[in-house]
Amino acid sequence: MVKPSPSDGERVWRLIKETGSLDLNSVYSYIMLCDIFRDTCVIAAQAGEAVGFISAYRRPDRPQTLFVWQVAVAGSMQGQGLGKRMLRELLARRENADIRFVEATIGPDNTASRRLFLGLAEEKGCESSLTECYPARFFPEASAHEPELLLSIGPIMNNK
Ligand code: 9YT
Repeated sequence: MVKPSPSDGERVWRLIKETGSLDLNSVYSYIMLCDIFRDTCVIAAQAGEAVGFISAYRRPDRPQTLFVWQVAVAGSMQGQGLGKRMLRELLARRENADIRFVEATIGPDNTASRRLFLGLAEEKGCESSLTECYPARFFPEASAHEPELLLSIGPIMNNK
């Protein structure tokens, strides 16, 4: 489990495509995440393939808030706590020690992600909230996109 490099962008894109449940962005966007945002992203690889990836960035308007964009775990690795381990790894980095809040948007039926973030809140002994964020009408009708709910946890006080 390491910080990604720009050359990981393509394998990350393949992982996201295979999960089938996440919004697939351009390869270019994953290359940039793996480059410019590498301090707040993490990749888990096996036999040269990405089996886990978290993309995240500090919110420009609130730099102590880590906005987690996508959590991806390969089918073969599901149910083994990889998502939680990747989140812990991000927060444990020295350069991320000042992060106090973690946010993510999730679909209403994404129980795995919900469990992941609520588990983290419990582990850190902090509050969590779930509020409406991006309604389905924000997305093109043809994409039949679910609404995105904002899950927020914090303040995290023991992030050392
Ligand atoms: C936490 C997470 O994976 N959220 C997904 C947001 C959105 N639906 C996407 O980028 O896939």
